[in-house]
Amino acid sequence: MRIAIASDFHIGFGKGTEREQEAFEQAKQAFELALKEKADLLLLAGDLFDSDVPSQEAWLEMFKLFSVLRGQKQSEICKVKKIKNEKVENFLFSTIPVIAIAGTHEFRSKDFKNALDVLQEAGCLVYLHAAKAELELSGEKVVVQGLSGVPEKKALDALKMWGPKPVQGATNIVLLHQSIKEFLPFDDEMIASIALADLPSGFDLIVDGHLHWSSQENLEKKRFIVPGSTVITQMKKLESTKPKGIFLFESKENKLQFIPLPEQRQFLFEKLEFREARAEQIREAIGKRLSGLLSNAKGKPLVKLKLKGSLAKGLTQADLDLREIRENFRENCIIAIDADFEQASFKQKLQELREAQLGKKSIAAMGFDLLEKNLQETQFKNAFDVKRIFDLLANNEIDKAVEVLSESKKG
Ligand SMILES: [Mn+2]
Repeated sequence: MRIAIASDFHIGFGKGTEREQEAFEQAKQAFELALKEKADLLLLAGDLFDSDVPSQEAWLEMFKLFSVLRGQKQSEICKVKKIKNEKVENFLFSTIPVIAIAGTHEFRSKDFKNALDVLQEAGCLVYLHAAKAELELSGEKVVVQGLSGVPEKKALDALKMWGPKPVQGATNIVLLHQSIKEFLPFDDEMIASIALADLPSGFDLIVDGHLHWSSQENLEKKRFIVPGSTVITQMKKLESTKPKGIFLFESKENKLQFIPLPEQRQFLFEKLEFREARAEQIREAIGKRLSGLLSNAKGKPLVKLKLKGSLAKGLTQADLDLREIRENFRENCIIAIDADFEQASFKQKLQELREAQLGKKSIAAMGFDLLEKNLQETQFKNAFDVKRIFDLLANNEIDKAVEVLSESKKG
């Protein structure tokens, strides 16, 4: 059997932005690829929608997506048997059968119906949550067991409690939608309770949605794949190094391949490091780097810039005005800037004060030092006699100080 596997379409993502067509367009390519590859079965590993209660517009896109599959009628009606808690339901497909789990984005508490309940009722797919689906095509039996996305903290317990077992004489596949400990970078705040070693054994393939970058692990007796999302939503660094696409699993040959989407928005990720940088230096560096990146870019790429390091004294992240940069590059890329500068800590400031005290400076002298330091970082520079102004201010001669300042400004 030829089994196409995709995940995380996030239909409805980017509504109201220039990227609002992207989730749909790229998911459509995933469906078209499944048809082109003559897949007998399509598996979806969650987050079909971006929101737990999708808008009418998102629903319309979802149904348009499923209508792509109607372009290829199957030679025989395919029956999928769903088994949950010993309850059996039969679903008939005249198109490629689709079996799916819900993701974290569709998660709703048990008092509510989720989007996949609706899609199942509409005849689009068979929805699994701690359930299994069986189908037979040309004498080959496939059993898909799925656990929809659950809150990460409960995931390991849920997986153990569910405890799927492979069925003899069939191709056995598990669908999950969770974080996996080994796949999280150390700086990710997402928690994960499941490690690769916790995954059930004896399956031909374990498919996990949720993680948005595609990957493939061949563990002993466990073949684990992450299809990744078909659209970039999180702009993680790993997503810039791997294309979006679908997996095709040929069960008889036990052959697995990743097929990239033919058209996808390019994503560039860059990190810029600064040391006590002034605002102009930062703006100049960003401008230069963007020009370089965009000289080889195709179409209108997505660019994420991560700014790290430290700012010049007196400059805070909030003062860093990047509007002009954004404006200048608006036509050529979709830019996201993530500034993450070390802030001079309270402790460090306290240390500076303590040092000043040790030097037995008077409060006035310390004040003067501070003023002079801060002025060096402004455009005032040597525009006026700092000592004179300081003394005037220290003696409450504010009017006089203003007068001197406006005179020096004229000069
Ligand atoms: Mn997702």
